[in-house]
Amino acid sequence: MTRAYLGLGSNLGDRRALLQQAIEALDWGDVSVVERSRVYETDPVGGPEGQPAFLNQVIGVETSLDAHTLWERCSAVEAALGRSREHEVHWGPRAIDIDVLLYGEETFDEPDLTLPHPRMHERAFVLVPLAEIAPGARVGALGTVEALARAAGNDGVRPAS
Ligand code: GSY
Repeated sequence: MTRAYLGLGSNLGDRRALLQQAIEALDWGDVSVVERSRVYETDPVGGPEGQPAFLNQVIGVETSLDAHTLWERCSAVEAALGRSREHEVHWGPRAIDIDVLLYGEETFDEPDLTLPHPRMHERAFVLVPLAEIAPGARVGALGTVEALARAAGNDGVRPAS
């Protein structure tokens, strides 16, 4: 079994319900959701000017799936919850986004999947919730989640009411 961490984000529709539905849809068979951070409301990073704020949350899962199969499971849940990659603006609004952030301590760089997630170390909307549940996890050679979260700060990231 491997402990993996997944980042969830939504800035379209009923954002909180979409996060909850994503967690429920991920939690079966070879994937067990064992940890979840609080939900944060976060200012959008990148994408078109004026897009709505995101809700972000990070979950920890225990899984016997390999990293690629876990990523495919995440993509299938995104599609089931109405995300259409073909019709969305690059870095624009989306009903649900599910990223594989960490898969144990695996590191690799392949066309469809890079681990650790290549931008997570600079994203407070990932690091702040991840630090709540996995402060000691290592992000490749970049250091611990806790140290990276401290460096990123928490501007634009606040607990959702
Ligand atoms: O990478 C996930 C999608 N995304 C987000 C997000 O989840 N939260 C915030 N705050 N900004 C984002 N920009 C993108 S793209």
